Parts: sequence; C-alpha cells; structure tokens
Amino acid sequence: MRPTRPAIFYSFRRCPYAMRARLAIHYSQVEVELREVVLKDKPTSLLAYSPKGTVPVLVTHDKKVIDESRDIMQWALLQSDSNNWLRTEQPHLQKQISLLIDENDNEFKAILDKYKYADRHPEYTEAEYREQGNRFLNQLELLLSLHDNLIDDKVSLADIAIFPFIRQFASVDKAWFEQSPYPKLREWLTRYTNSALFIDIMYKYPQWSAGDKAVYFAKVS
Ligand SMILES: N[C@@H](CCC(=O)N[C@@H](CS)C(=O)NCC(=O)O)C(=O)O
Repeated sequence: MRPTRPAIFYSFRRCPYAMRARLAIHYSQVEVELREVVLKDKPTSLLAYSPKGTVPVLVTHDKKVIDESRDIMQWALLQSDSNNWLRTEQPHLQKQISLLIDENDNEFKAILDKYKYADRHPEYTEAEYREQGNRFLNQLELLLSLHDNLIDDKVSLADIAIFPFIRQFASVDKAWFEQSPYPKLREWLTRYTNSALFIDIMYKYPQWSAGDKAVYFAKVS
C-alpha cells in the first residue's frame, strides 16, 4: 500500500498557539510537512486553505483543513497518546481540562495581550493588567499545590495547551515573575520550558516558500 502523504502544517515558531500544536504533534510522533510562516508575509496557499489567516493550520492528507490549535492537538492525540494526555475514560478530568483551557484562551489571553502591549491599551497600567492576569495565575498555583501538574500528578493536555501562554506572561517582566508569590507555577513552567519536547519544537526553521523542498517535522531520528 502506498503511504499516505503527510499532513501539511503551517506554523510560526514564536506563536503560543502554534507551539501547543507542535508539542502535541511531536509527542504523538505524527509526521507532518512543516511550513514555517512569517505573519507579515503569509503564503497564498495558507490563505487559500484558511482565509482567516491565523496559524497554526493543518491540512490533512485528504484536504481537511483544521485551523484551530486545540483541534490540531486533538487530531494528533487521537492518532497517538501514549501517556493519555486526553484522559480518555475520565470524563470529569476531561471537563476540567477543557474548562481550564477555555479560561486560558478566552479571559487570560485577552489580558495577556494587553499586559504585553500596555502602552497600546492606556485604559489600565501594565501593573493593573498584570494584576488582572494574576487571577488565573493564582488559580494555577492552587492547582499546582495540590498535584505536580494542573489536572493531577501527570502531564495532561491542559499543561501543554497552557504553558506557552504562561511563558509569555512571565517574560513580560521577568524580574517581577521571579519574585511573584507563585513558586509552584515557576517550578512547573521551568520544567516545561526546559523539557526536551519544548526544546525540540523550538528548533528554528527558515521561512517556507512555495516550491521549497518539503521539511518534515517530528520525524523520529
Ligand atoms: N484561535 C486560534 C488563534 C491563533 C492565532 O491567533 N494565531 C496568531 C499568531 S500567535 C495569528 O496567526 N495571528 C494572525 C496575524 O497576526 O496575522 C488558534 O487557537 O489556533
């Protein structure tokens, strides 16, 4: 039987949504053809597949377009999830995972964007935006005081989907984060950002252009 063509995957190295998708893809060891995008210079094919123009976008071998990072994570994990990040057969944990990611993607991400660019959002000061974000950080700190990861002791989809955003929040003012009242969160973030998985997915690929030789991501060497 002919092997199926790998999915095409448009990514942008520094985007936290693309990071979570790459983390899931790499973990599941599904091979994809990676197309590194520069947001100011989006490829025509990306916009043809997904006119909303965000990354990440995955196009399956049968041309199904998946243009939400959570759906791409789900797609990868449904093919292989050796440590049960999805917590299948534990619906109460699935619900917690889903609610926590919702909170990250909705309320927290909106605050993070304003905190990062407080000068463009003069309604509040940077410190006030940080204070708004601390509501979520407090919640995570509490969860991490109960167990080693957000949902229980083991890695779940929630940890992977959320830590790229906490990393961004922490990097707005590193000195503040280092002395913040969130020791468990700091330890958790360091654990994830130092992980081999994260280091692998942060490998720098050159910008993709139509006609380039295919680059395969998450190929097991
Ligand atoms: N809900 C989308 C959000 C993706 C998103 O907003 N990505 C940003 C980059 S981090 C983007 O592509 N923005 C478009 C642009 O800046 O032109 C997802 O989860 O995939």
